[in-house]
Amino acid sequence: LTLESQLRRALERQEYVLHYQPKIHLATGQLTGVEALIRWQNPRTGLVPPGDFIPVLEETGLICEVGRWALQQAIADHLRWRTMGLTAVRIAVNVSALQLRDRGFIAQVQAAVGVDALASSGLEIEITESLAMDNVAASIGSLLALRAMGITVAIDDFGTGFSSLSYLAKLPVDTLKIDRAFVIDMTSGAQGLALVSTIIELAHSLKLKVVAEGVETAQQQSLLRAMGCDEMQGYLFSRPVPRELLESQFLAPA
Ligand code: G
Ligand code: G
Ligand code: MN
Ligand code: NA
Repeated sequence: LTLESQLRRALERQEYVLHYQPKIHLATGQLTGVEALIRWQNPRTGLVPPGDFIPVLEETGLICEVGRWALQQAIADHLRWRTMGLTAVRIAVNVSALQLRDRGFIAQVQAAVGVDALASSGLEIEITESLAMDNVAASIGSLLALRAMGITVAIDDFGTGFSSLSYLAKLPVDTLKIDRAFVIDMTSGAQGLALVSTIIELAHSLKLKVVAEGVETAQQQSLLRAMGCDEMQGYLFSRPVPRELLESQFLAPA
């Protein structure tokens, strides 16, 4: 069986799962949201990390169907948390270039959030910087449609895509996520620190929230806090965890 047909069958057999990684408000330490990250629970070999199959989903176009599943699952989990009276958090879902360009995408999102206004106001879509800049005119239409539904938009892996600043200012987005490569370099010299500081100032001057990815050390955390970064995400606080663990460890009854 080819990997492609295994991945197709995995969707039918409901073998994909979402893990969730907390996002923390740096000033208060409070949990503000979670990022949904897909995994494949292969019944023969165990949990498959996304690096081993997301590229194949992308190449084959299967990412559109699997991505739709991820969006629906994340919204269902969000509703579950609200129904259970758990801590209110935002939920972020990654959307790939193929999905965003898919003509049915906005209708899919509309159908997934349904008439549940709280679902859309609790939802963030993460798109990679290269995707957003790739075809700015085409992205703007989709991003505006998402925001009209009350959904916020984050630019993921920011700093790796050489964005033109004039495009960035025009994009209807709410959040910049600093790529973890910059967080790593932050402690390896003055230049690395200056870069992160500059990204934070840029984000704030554009009235965007800024989130640091891949925070692994207390030193990185305190530097980011001192520089006014809004939120962080990374192994220092938590790895991505299964839903049950997120609920028991991080989402206390409100
Ligand atoms: O934990 P991590 O190894 O989860 O994720 C690896 C990569 O897979 C990340 O770049 C992430 O953006 C991507 N990814 C994880 N879940 C999804 C998803 O639901 N959709 C898309 N398009 N990409 C995802
Ligand atoms: O969507 P995105 O490309 O940002 O996906 C986030 C990726 O980063 C996932 O693969 C996730 O597991 C990974 N990740 C999250 N926090 C950390 C961290 O602190 N260190 C490292 N090395 N990877 C992280
Ligand atoms: Mn992401
Ligand atoms: Na990222």
